[in-house]
Amino acid sequence: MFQRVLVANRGEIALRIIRACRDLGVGVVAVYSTADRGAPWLHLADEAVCIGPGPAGESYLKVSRIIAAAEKTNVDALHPGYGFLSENAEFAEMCRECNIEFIGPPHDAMRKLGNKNEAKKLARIAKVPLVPGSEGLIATEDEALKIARQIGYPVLIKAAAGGGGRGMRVARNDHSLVTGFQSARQEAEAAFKDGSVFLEKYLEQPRHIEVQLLGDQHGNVIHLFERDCSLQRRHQKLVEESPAPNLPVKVRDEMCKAAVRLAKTAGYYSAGTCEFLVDRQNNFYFIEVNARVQVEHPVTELVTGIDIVREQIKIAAGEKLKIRQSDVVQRGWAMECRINAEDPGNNFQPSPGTITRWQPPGGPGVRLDTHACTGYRVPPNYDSLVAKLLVHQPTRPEAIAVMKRALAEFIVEGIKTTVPIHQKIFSTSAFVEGQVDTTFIERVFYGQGSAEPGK
Ligand code: MV4
Repeated sequence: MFQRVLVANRGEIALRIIRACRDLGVGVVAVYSTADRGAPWLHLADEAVCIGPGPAGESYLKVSRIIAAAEKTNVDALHPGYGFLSENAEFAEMCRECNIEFIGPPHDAMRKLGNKNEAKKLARIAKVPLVPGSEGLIATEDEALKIARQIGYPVLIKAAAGGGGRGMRVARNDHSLVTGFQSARQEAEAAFKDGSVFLEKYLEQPRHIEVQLLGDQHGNVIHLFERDCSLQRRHQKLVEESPAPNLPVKVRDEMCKAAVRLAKTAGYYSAGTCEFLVDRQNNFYFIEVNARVQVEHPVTELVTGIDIVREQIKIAAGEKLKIRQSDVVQRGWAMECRINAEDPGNNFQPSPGTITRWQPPGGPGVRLDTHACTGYRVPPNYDSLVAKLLVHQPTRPEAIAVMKRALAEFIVEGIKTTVPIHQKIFSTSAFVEGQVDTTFIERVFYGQGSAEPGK
């Protein structure tokens, strides 16, 4: 096992990783930007190193600063968390070249899976179902038109290097295909320095279901079942749950097996997620891989009883997975609400500032992953997540009841939070019945408007 791990992240996930290191008896070094100086989680590390000013580009995203901090503190591994440098294959490779084990997947698998077109090629080899679409990249308008007519409208133009919904356009006819093709390419070129795009049949109102994977460096890969992450607004997830409601067991099992096949084909290890879209007939289609630990990983921890971050660290240290697939069972129901420092009454504008009162919920069945407390100042520089409120109960109706109790207990003053929108969601009959899809929030709460990519 490692002697010391550097946590190359901030906020709740830095705290989550620090705790996993403690549980393993591993020393831990935190890094921080000046915007996070004195932040509460830093006191729980053995050491904390300043890596630069507030803007992420000059600190949490600055490879040279992070490697320097790792060398100076003589760590033998680094955990990137999520966001920031977590899916940067060059960074992962550089860490390993510097003799710092990157707690994540092998960099060649990261590089391949980070490109959606390459990921789909691997999925094709692994016989994982794909959304009908182009065989590969589309080079010209004429090719786009030909393939769109073959697939049949509506189609979705997707950037191979895309993420967070950027570089995506829906086309419902030849005209919007031609304009969408050009604008998607330009947007992707500007955002990712890679304008390559491909086409897929556009699925209307799909569910977003992902499969949690764990693989070791000895070729063992297991799945930890699925999470439904359909409830999102503008590509920001609001609620996640496991199991996925109203998903036939046979479909779930096929999806989980497909995810394992893909990970094995890619030579993947560490924690990772295989994302699928599921249509109204419960057909599932692979769309992309997340080669990192995700925000919503605790949902799966609650249902399976497996500590995903601890397993990640053990895997990076070269240990064999001791958990067999047959040991993994879904016990009960877990749900997570992402509590952001945002104003739902003002278009979800960020609401940074000092928390003057913080009274967190607790009691049976409640887990709160947070770095916040009374007096904590939410800096304006970063993602606005302040807490992940999770519940675990034997059944979904009980989970909903406990979540409503926990939301009602939660008092936050000084900043605006997304607690009210969660209270609305948990009181909406379609949600209570498990009738969820990726357009739910926009359809039910905000009118049709922005539910469609490229609008
Ligand atoms: C799609 C789709 C419909 N049809 N692909 C959005 C981001 C990226 N992860 C994939 N996305 C989508 N791909 C086809 N062929 C609809 C979405 C989509 C979506 C997917 C998952 C979660 C939320 C979403 C919100 C809007 C659109």
